[in-house]
Amino acid sequence: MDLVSFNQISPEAAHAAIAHCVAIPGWQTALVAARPYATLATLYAEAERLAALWQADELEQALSAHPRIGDKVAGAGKEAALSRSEQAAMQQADGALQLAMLAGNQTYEQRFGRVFLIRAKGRSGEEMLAELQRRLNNDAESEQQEALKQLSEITLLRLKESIT
Ligand code: 2AL
Repeated sequence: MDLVSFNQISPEAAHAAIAHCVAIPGWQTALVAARPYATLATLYAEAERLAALWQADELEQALSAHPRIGDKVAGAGKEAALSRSEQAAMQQADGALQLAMLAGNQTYEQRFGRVFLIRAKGRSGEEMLAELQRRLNNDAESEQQEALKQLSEITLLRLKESIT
């Protein structure tokens, strides 16, 4: 969708146009409410500014829509299709890497109580595993900040593919 259309459509339609970017209703509503945007750059900047306000609650809301790295992503919806394409590198990963990722995910979930989240697009399987292992050494607060930063990157990438 182009920016002119995004500015002009109903709030409901605009909401629907960005809903797959991140499963945080408050972010979606605020981004729609701040229309019209003069340029794409202002839209993306507002999206990033709003994302920088996220805390633990928002991270929790969003995780429902992010399958584990390395899991086979089922589903016909737009979010599932996006996750599949973002995580494409893992589908090519060899068995040892997939097993190491599985084990790392389990350790992460036991340690932090939620799914390991990383912007997968542009990263190889090896890079994601190395990041997972590095982040296991974080304390809870630093790790929450890292996860939120990754969530913001995923959201912005999805927005930049959706409104152009
Ligand atoms: C994902 C996902 O679905 N897309 C992405 O970039 N990262 N999931 C995850 N657990 O990090």
